[in-house]
Amino acid sequence: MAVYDTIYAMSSGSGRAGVAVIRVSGPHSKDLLQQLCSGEIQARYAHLKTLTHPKSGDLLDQALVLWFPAPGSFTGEDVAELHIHGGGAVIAAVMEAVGSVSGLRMAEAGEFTRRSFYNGKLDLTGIEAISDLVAAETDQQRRQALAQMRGGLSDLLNQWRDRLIHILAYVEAGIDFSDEEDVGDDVNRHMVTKILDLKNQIAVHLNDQRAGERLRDGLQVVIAGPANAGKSSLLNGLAKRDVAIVSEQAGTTRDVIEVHLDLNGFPVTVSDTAGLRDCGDEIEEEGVRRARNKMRAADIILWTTDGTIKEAPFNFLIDSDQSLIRLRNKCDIDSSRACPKSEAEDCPILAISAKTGAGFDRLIDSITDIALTIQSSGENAVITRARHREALMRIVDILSKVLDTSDLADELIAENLRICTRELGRLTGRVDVEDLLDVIFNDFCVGK
Ligand SMILES: Nc1nc2c(ncn2[C@@H]2O[C@H](COP(=O)(O)OP(=O)(O)OP(=O)(O)O)[C@@H](O)[C@H]2O)c(=O)[nH]1
Ligand SMILES: [Mg+2]
Repeated sequence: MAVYDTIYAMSSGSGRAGVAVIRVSGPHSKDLLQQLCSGEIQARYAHLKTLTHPKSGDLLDQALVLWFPAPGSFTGEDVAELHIHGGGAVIAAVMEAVGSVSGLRMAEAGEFTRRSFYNGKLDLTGIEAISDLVAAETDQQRRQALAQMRGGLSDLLNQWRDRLIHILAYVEAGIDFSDEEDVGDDVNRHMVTKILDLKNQIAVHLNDQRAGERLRDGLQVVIAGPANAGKSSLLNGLAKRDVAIVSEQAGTTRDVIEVHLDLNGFPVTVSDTAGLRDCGDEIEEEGVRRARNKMRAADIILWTTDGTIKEAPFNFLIDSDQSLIRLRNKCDIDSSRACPKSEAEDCPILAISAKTGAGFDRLIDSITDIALTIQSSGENAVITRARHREALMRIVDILSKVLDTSDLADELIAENLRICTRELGRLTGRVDVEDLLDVIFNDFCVGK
């Protein structure tokens, strides 16, 4: 374990609260506790202590004090926690007192987590999971972040990396120890099967409809349709507040207006866009261009038309992983059109009224159903960031190239496998070569 200086910081949020937590990590942590309060402090016990200023002896606060000796702490170092009263003056006084002890300095952003990484407490996916857990706004995001924090992704990546290292060891053995009798003739066939299995398994995880990333970032729901159909009114209705300007004038909305919502536990970003029409107005045309871009990036398009005028056909191509919900708004006006028959079997039209809220429950259910389908299609989705996906796609490409090139020299196969191992190592933050040597020496009786 590397030894660093001792750092401290407020670990709880800012603002007045019942309790505030100051965390201290590093070799001087115990020293600090001894200077702040008297009496024995047992490891991992909560002690109620009176804190006094180490220099002036002034009374500071009554606090709960905890002590986690290395390596059994979040950072892997000696850690002290002070649970003090959460008022501004108390926090300022205790922070000043802690800072007055020699050898302590304020932590930089993310420094506790960085130390836990350097001390092998967390790998990179664990760090990402903690940041996702703290940022989680809905229940589903919380569950996903927790699964990742408990090793969902890193176990899989390490398993794949171990398999790659194993294959690489075989190939290396073929190169370096070709005279060894332990390395049989069928090494090549054996290796091809193993590479193919691994490639297929990674590909299965990549084919998860981007469920993990979508859940982490929130589903992109885009309200689009002809001008004046009531798109902005729909956004306001879903957000339950007056976000976008509504007017009877066609062409009111030009910019894309976004609202983040929690729909039955699923995070969604709902965007209101400019009405699609040819108008000759330069600014509105820019709005239409932005609307079309937004539709292309949507997970779900809410195609909204005005039920009181002639139906505007939906004539856009959508990707296989995009969903379309067709809405006929203003059903409060023309009740004969309030519950239209489905025009296209594959995509029924929902009658809604942005004015009265009629049909909103069904609309929210439809969005939740799609979110559930995406989630269950990636039931065990473990890829939660573009960083993971890009690296895994590169690995699948390289493995495919190795498999497709029949006359690739062993040296080149080994080099390609090494690149894949490095990519996987970079995902978790493990980039050592010692493991490779271990496998070679364990599996073969080289160097008799
Ligand atoms: N009766 C009724 N009127 C509605 C309903 N929804 C919207 N309106 C009215 O329709 C007009 C246009 O509403 P907006 O929400 O601004 O429509 P939009 O689609 O955003 O329009 P643009 O931004 O110009 O494309 C306004 O006068 C709204 O009050 C509805 O469900 N029922
Ligand atoms: Mg509008």
